[in-house]
Amino acid sequence: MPAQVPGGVHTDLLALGRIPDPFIGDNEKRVQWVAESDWEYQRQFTVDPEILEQAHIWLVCDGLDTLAVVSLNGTLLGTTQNMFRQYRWDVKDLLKAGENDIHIVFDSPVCFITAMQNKRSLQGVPHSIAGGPYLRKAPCHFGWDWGPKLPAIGIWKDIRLEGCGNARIEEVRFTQHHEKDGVRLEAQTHIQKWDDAPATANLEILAPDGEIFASQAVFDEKTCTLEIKISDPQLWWPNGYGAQPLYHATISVRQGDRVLDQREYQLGLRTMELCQTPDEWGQSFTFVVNGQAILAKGSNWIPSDSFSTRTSDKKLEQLLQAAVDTHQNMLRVWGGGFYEDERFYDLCDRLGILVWQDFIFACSMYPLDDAAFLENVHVEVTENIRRLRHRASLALWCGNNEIEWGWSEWGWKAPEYDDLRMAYDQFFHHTLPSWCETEDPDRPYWPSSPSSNVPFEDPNGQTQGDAHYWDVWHGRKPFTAYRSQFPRFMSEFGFQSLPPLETIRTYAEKPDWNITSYIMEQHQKNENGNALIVSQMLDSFLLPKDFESLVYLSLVLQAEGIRYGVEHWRRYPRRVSGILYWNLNDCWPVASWSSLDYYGRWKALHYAARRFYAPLLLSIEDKPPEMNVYLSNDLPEHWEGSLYWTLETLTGEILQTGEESAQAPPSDAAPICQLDFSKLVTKANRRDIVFTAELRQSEQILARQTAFFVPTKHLNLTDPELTAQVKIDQQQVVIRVTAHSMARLVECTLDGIDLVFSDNYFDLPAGRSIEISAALPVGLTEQQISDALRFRSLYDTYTH
Ligand code: BMA
Repeated sequence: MPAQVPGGVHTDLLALGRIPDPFIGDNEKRVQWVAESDWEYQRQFTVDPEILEQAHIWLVCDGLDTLAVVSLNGTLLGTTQNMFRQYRWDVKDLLKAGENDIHIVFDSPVCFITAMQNKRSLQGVPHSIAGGPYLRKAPCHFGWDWGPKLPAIGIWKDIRLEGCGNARIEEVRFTQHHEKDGVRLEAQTHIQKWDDAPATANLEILAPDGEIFASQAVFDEKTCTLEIKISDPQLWWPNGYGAQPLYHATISVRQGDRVLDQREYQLGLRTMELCQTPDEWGQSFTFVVNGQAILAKGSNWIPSDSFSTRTSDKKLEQLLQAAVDTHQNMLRVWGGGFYEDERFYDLCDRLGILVWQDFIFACSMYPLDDAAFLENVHVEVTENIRRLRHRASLALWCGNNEIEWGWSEWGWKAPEYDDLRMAYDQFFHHTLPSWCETEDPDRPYWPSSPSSNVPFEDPNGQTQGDAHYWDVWHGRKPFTAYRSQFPRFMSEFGFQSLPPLETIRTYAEKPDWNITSYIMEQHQKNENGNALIVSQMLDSFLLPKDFESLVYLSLVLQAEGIRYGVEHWRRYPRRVSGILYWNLNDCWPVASWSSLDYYGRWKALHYAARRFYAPLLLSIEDKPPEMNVYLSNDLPEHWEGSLYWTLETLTGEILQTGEESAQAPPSDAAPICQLDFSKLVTKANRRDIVFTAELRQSEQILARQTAFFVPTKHLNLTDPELTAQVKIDQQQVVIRVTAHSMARLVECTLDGIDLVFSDNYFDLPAGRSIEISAALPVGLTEQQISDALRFRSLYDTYTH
């Protein structure tokens, strides 16, 4: 059968019609045999004579997933056990002119881990095929509480023949010295060299403004250090703090005029530190870039597809751009996936997204007491650090996801696990940090997420280190519980929703449109997840009248919950220096915690993120009958404007209004006013009242917030009679929406057309209008848009 390379067996079989699409219905179950089988790739090829003449030739595999036996012309080159490593074999003596033959046999990863797990059982993730930690393969390939059990198999990265003459660049390490009169850039270059003739290294830097800097040095044996002084450096900043100028570096090794090897790098000039300074709450956990403390705002990143080789450049860019469009400046590449490829970090550099990079270990015990396993990991870690350490975006190396928490609090206490616990301690608190120190001394290392940085001591504590807060989702606490939390850096918390209806359509037929149907439960991997959605939903909303309403309610519920948490933490930016919600994206169409679904559709949460991560955030701490209004200011300068507030009925009758000056210091938050409505809001009228707050500057409304005195389900909402005016203005669809009475969580969609609006799922009090816009889809007229326009608000979810 023809196979795509790079690619994978599942996607090949799918293209050939040999398996049903595992993302549809319950087909996942029907394709389990694929990863339970062995597969063989083979190909005949001829070699370019120019390569054959080279003194050295390697077969280079950038990524084999995972258990491969590789042979060339009948000779075994080697076996592989790590999808995160590059493998390189000398094939000079094996290649011939004319036909050559390559065979790569992949053993079933499932059979392997099952056999290993049977020998010694490791505690791990209940939603996964057991034994995954025995294999250096993306943990989530074996299933997760959002991911299907579809372990990919195949040549997942580039495979090629690489020839060279007498020298080859092995490694380059850049160091930036930010000095008074500019940035001194150092490039330590290591080569492999096979002759005695002297070689030089050349470094050329192309600055963003076109200026070229160059330097040259002679190799002292196999190493040399190149230096360039950039006198007028343009600094790289995270999104929201400045621009992302990139310098292009070329390093070449030459003998005379002959270029023997060459490498290219994209660099951003900045300093980066993780400051952990004692303070009144314990110890800070603040990323500081170019001397400026950054409030990390972002989310957690998981693989963008169960079959990652089919993620297009366009899709990847759309996902990361969507993060930037919602003011995110940090993504955590979560340890249950894989080290991402160059495209990912290229984009992060370009877009100003800081990367918190986990090493790939998650939620399980690992056989870290096995010397061969450790050696395999050592190569993986060294290679990936060397591959990524020059990245402007790379902020932190983190040992693993939640394993320290597991050892401390998940009941992994049996004496039979003592050795593994000791091995864990040794590895994440000694071995791995020393490898990081050797390879990337300028980058902070963090042992685990979450961690207090004191082994096994209160990994989820609030005084130091980062925290994951799951009591609201897994623990079924109300959203208000977020307000009890003051972590120094919130690296995970989340709440699920169903995916948008358009996405549900791709896997469930209409008869299955019921949240507890067999098919809908196939696309919910967190046991009890759908029940958690519904039960939390009924705390806030009335029982929905139909499935479409339920889908919508699940989306706005998720947005409301996460908003509640983020607004709270943003009121304390000096105490809570980072907020990363779980999570940004999906790897297949599923009910999950993501804000963007598998197809990149914006869930209500993603729109909410655009509001709650805005540099200026107006928020209401609702403590009915009290309403406290805050302003959070991420800007490096003092901000001043005004707050205009009303207390009014849902139908627009004004009970009281007020205006206050609103100001906040740079990178800080401030209370604007505390209002006590106990006189005006009574038991008799509280179901009819809304408090609205607007942030204004020179008559312009920058933000609007609403808060209520009873749970939303008890509000006496009436039909908001939403009306809309549509116009097309410079390739933009502009829609002006007006509410007759209070409209809660207004959703605007165009039937059959996917659009990202400037805003969506917003509250619109009586008599107010809002203008939202989107890029005009090619060829659509004003009339067609008006015809396709649909609104939904809370009121529609229970009235017929
Ligand atoms: C966190 C993550 C993932 C998981 C998520 C939702 O613990 O690290 O392991 O998918 O919770 O349960």
